Amino acid sequence: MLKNDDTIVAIATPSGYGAIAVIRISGNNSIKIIKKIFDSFSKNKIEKNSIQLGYIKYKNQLIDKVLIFLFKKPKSYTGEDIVEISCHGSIYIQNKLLSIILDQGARLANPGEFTLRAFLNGKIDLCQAESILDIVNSETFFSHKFAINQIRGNISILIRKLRKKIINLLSLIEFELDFSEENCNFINYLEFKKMLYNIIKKLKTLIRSFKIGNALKNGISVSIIGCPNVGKSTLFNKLLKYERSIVSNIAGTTRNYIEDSLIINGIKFRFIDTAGINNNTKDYIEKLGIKKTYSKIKKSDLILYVFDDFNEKFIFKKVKSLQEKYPKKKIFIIINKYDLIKKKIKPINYKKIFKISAKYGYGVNNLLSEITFFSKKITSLKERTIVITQTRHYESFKKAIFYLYKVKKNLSSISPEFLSIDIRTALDYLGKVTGEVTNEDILSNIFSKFCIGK
Ligand SMILES: Nc1nc2c(ncn2[C@@H]2O[C@H](COP(=O)(O)OP(=O)(O)OP(=O)(O)O)[C@@H](O)[C@H]2O)c(=O)[nH]1
Ligand SMILES: [Mg+2]
Repeated sequence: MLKNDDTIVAIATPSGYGAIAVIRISGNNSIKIIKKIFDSFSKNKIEKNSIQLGYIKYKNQLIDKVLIFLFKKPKSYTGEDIVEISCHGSIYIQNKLLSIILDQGARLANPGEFTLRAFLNGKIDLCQAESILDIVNSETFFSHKFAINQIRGNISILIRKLRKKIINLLSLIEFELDFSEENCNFINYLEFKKMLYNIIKKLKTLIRSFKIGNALKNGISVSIIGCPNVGKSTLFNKLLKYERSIVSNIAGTTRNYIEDSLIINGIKFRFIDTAGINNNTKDYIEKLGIKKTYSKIKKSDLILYVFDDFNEKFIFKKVKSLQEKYPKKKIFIIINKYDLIKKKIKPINYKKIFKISAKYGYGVNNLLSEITFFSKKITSLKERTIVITQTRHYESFKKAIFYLYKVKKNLSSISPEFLSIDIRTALDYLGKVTGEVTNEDILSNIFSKFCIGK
């Protein structure tokens, strides 16, 4: 069982030296343990919520002068008695304190166990627990913004509202089921379908927001592709402003894709330098690299298709065939080595062309602003839009929609008994998002992604 009533301990701050470190204890014995090892300067008893300064002493050894924060249950992060020791950030002190507390009968916490306990004790729902991980990992303005909204419970509130509406529909169906032998209809099918449709519409909006949420959380992926030697790695380095990829005049220098990120105006971009596409190669390794290039193209939000000469027919053919393969992909055509090209460059088939010299930097800033502009289109949001960022939520919403559509389709043709099963399944999928419906596998999967001490 996941629910434990033993006392857990962990170092909550990153490993290594720092000005201070925090050691966290949660569970029934937290206060008993701290009383044995802490000598408070204050006259207040170590009983109620307080912050106290004092010494940690153990077996006649003075360990450190520390601050302790006492949070009595249920008004604590986990809903249990918590003691946080704020000690000096020496690795020796941190490890010593940890081993002393373990000696007193506490157990080392598993990853995410403090937050798991908060969830099991009803302090937060599952959505909020996941957002805590997101907020710890947030690197940009937007990833932070979505995580903080989720912590406030915006998604949970919406899901609870939708579940309430679905439960209303379910009660209508069950009412009809109870009186099925009397052959009378209680459901106004038209009205029922309308209500179902409104719920589906709301869920679909959430599903659509995932693309934005995912792009902003994990970064907008921009793949740099093209034939060998056109200057992809040179451009990659220029965009990142450091020599990340090896550049050489030998075709086939980049064998495997290389990825690095850059944050521009609060948005994270993941630039991917790829192996040059050479369809005639017999080299086994090069072929593997090219295969990976295609897999990256598939997952990218934007493709920078680089050429090193202005051959209108060739470029048109190449871009057309890529666009046919991936009709929804946005492709920017880049003519690199502009410093060497003497020809006049004009738009091809109304497609804008970027003239750059990656080596000397010409046109790269303009390209970067167009990339930023493109990202704004896919990330533009109304201020209060709820955005989902978790694949788990996305999958659950998709499943819920599937069952609600099934109900809508079969409303007047199948027995209310079956409709009721489908509505319940949809409800379960929504309940899984907030944790109203859950199981050990889901919880283990979520909390194993946390760090120890959170
Ligand atoms: N004159 C000029 N040379 C460039 C420019 N960009 C890249 N080069 C040169 O072109 C050669 C190939 O550059 P890379 O960046 O390694 O090309 P690549 O497309 O990554 O090549 P592969 O990894 O082999 O596919 C190097 O000698 C670069 O210095 C440019 O804008 N102008
Ligand atoms: Mg390269």
